[in-house]
Amino acid sequence: MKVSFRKYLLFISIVLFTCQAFAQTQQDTMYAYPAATPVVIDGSDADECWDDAEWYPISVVWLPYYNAPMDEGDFAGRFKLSWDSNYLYILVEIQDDLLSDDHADPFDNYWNDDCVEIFIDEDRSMGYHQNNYNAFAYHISFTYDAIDGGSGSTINLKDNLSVVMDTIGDKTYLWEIALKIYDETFDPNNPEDSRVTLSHNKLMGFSLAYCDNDETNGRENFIGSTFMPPEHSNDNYITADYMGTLLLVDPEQTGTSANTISKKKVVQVFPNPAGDYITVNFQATHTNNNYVEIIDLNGKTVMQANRLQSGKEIDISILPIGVYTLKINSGNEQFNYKFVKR
Ligand SMILES: [Ca+2]
Ligand SMILES: [Ca+2]
Ligand SMILES: [Ca+2]
Ligand SMILES: [Ca+2]
Repeated sequence: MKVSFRKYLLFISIVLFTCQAFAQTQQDTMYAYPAATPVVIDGSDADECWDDAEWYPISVVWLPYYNAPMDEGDFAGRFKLSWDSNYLYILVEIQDDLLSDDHADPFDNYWNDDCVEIFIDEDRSMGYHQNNYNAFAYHISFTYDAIDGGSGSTINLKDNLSVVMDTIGDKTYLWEIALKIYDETFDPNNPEDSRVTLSHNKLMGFSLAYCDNDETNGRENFIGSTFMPPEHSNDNYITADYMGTLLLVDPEQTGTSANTISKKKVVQVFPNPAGDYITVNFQATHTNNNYVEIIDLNGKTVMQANRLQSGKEIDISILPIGVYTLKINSGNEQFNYKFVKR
């Protein structure tokens, strides 16, 4: 009896530790910068805001199984972000060998037709959202429907966004989206009451993915923008716990900290996924006084270094295959970057 109670306690501690540790790995942040002029939603990147915005990759295969290989030419994708007080703007570039929309009814197997899926948790509360509005999982088809699990039943939320998809090259498509942001009190019959005005320093849960069907009546691949725990790789439509983080930044309002936030990603690790070596790039201003850690999914520091130079190669051959967070502590700031060792 005593032994099994101890085992129970041990189990509970492991569960608690794992949850806490995982929360620590969800810190790598995407940044969106303001659009000075309203973005024209026309499937063209001619708007000024897209000139400077950086591309974020859609490169992590979530299904059919985590990190599953894809066929050559099957899919490639990336996206940019911008915002003003009324909308989050998203520009998505997709290369897909076959565009498929096999189900005429937008509610029928909506996850099995080609679609851009946007996951957004307005207050980054995390938690369950499949049948409530704590967070949204918009399945945006190229017929411009936007299906999500609503309160009790599936709902078409196409009025929550504007979208235009245009063909810009051989099997290459540009989706331009203006997304209205709502809090968890969203009511589809009275949406404006829960509409959120966007502003500097707004932090949201955010991931983006593509459901790729190539005329086989099903989804061959589901490719996302963020690393996931492999056992939860298809859970973003149920819970906001594993979404990435999006920070809205207005450089004109950052005041004294303007120099600390760059329009470029502060830390980059490549290649990613990595083999035996990674190269870490970061701003030179962080070189003199940094403390760098590599942390595994259990929150354990597995490697560390002081005064790492940007551009220097790190030998990670001793690390087991897995997902890691590289964390740079510089003065009062911390930067995190998630990478995969394989
Ligand atoms: Ca445009
Ligand atoms: Ca494809
Ligand atoms: Ca929420
Ligand atoms: Ca396809």
